[in-house]
Amino acid sequence: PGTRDELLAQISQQLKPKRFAHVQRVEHTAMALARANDVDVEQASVAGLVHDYAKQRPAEDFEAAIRAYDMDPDLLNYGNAIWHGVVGAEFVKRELKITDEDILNAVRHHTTGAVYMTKLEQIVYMADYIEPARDFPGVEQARKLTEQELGLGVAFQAKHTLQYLVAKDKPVYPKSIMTYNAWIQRYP
Ligand code: DGI
Ligand code: FE
Ligand code: FE
Ligand code: FE
Repeated sequence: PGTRDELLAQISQQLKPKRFAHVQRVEHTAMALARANDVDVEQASVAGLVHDYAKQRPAEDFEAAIRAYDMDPDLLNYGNAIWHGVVGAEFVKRELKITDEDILNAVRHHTTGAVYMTKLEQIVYMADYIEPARDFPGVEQARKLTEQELGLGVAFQAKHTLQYLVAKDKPVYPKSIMTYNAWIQRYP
């Protein structure tokens, strides 16, 4: 990894201004959650900045990467919503030279969550959901719960995302269901 300015330049080259502004808000939200939860603030900063690095890539890049890196072929049944995190982490690793597996897992899991998530992974999953520009019914409750305890926020988001996907007739990636099962049992 190079300097922060180099990292910012690489990210801004991949993202439109609106998306770049979002990742900077996620960075700041993740840093605040890191401070409150005794997590490394530098890791939270980098993970927040890179979490949507691959969001604006063409489908062909993801499809090629899934094959090249022998990833689960079931991924091919989904789209950008799932790919930009799980597959996107491989671009983050190779192009941004980020080797910290905790940061890479935070990118991989930021959309679907996961049954087991480190504090850093939980922080990025939540920061993406509650960053200041997010405005959906329930976001205030999500912010309150996350402030109380990270896991409460994770359980809330897993449940509400699942409800949203089903209501919109969208396919649910199996990992999203596993996340819901695990976290509503931990935080009933
Ligand atoms: O990239 P962002 O917009 O900042 O946020 P994100 O990576 O959390 O993506 C959110 C989108 O992903 C949102 O529209 C819901 C969708 N999503 C989350 N879980 C699943 C999903 N889409 C499908 N099809 N299946 C899922 O399991
Ligand atoms: Fe995302
Ligand atoms: Fe998210
Ligand atoms: Fe995001």
